[in-house]
Amino acid sequence: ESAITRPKGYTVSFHCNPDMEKHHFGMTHPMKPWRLTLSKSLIYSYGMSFAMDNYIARAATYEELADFHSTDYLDFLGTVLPEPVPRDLENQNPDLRFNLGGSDCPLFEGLYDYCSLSAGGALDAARKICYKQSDIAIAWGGGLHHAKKAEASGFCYINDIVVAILQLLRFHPRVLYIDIDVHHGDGVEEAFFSTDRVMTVSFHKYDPNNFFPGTGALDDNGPKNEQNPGAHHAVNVPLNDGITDEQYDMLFNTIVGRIVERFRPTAIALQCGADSLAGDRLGRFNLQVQGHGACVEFCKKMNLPLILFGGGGYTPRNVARAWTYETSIAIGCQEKISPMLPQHAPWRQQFRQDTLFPTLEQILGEPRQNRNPQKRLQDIVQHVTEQLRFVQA
Ligand code: ZLM
Ligand code: CA
Ligand code: ZN
Repeated sequence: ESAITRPKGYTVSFHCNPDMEKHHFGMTHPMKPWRLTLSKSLIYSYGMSFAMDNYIARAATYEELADFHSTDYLDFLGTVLPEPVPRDLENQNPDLRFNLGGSDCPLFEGLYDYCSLSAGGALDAARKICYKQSDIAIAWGGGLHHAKKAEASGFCYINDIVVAILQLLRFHPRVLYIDIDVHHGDGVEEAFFSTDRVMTVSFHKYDPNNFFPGTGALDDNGPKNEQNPGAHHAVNVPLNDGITDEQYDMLFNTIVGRIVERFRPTAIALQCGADSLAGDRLGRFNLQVQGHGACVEFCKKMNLPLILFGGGGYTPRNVARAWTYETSIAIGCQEKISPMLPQHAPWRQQFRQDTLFPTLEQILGEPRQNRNPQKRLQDIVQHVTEQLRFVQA
């Protein structure tokens, strides 16, 4: 086997900070920042760091965060301390300013540092793209798509994606945001509801009563009024449990392909939430590492400056597999790496199977029932196609 070498003709940069990974949301909270350590260790074990420019992400400054977030919120976030709340009162008696301190968005030691490092990595990635020093910039510590201007939501406190896209917009006339996390990318969608310079598209499990955040219906496409240039610039692809690689990739390629044709973005921001994989603790889909990675491959083929963000992902071994495979796609060495995990990978026992591509049977025993009839997927494609008639670059 030959060593992984730098891709010819383009540059990939990798932005992370080990200080981000040591934070804890709480023992049983699904969000585990150490999944970033596991991912990185697998990426490095394959030797991929030699093919990228590697940067330690800095912390974003208060002013950079204030490009999107309200100063009231940032001031509070910077000063709140984890206060031990009696467990049984936590949910019944919520006195939560900015939705902070509940079970989804707990207060923990070093919270502000965690948030500013996540956003710092995303901003570093965006700057590398703006200055044309990278063609693909990777920030697996980012992708926290639910955070609002003045509110934490769904494990997200600072919307690093919005902050990074605002940076891209200083150099790029049109940015396409794509979100393959199993949850709806509501925070990013809302932030750019009133501009025609950002188009957002989210693929997600949709069940308004039983799945977070409950938004993202097919016909939620941005406030539709004559004065709003952002009308029609939000695309939503609501899905049901059990969607497969084959169906997902058909939808992704058709929809993203048509959006790129019509909107002609000059840069792409892709949120690669790994909770859309089969076997995720919170997810509902039957996607495999290959199908998830095919979305990254498709975006790369568009030949536009590209940022890859992380996001959700609650079964750390599968998160690490997906983001490792996707890093290899960015570098273009996916054919060259062994589908067997490297013998010397630390935490090798975390992975259970010694393959990068476990089968659905290996992951789940019994795959989840697919509740996405082909007819429904065709209707989605048709709706999006009609919506795109209103979009003109
Ligand atoms: N309860 N602990 C995805 C964000 C999903 C809201 C229902 C909390 C959980 C979940 C928290 C240890 C991204 C909701 C859930 C129980 C109100 C959600 C703490 C288990 C636990 O064991 C848990 C005590 C916790 C939270 C499950 N929360 C599952 N789903 C969602 C938020 C974020 O992947 O898209 C991007 C990073 N919240 O469904 C409740 C309505 C709080
Ligand atoms: Ca999504
Ligand atoms: Zn998610």
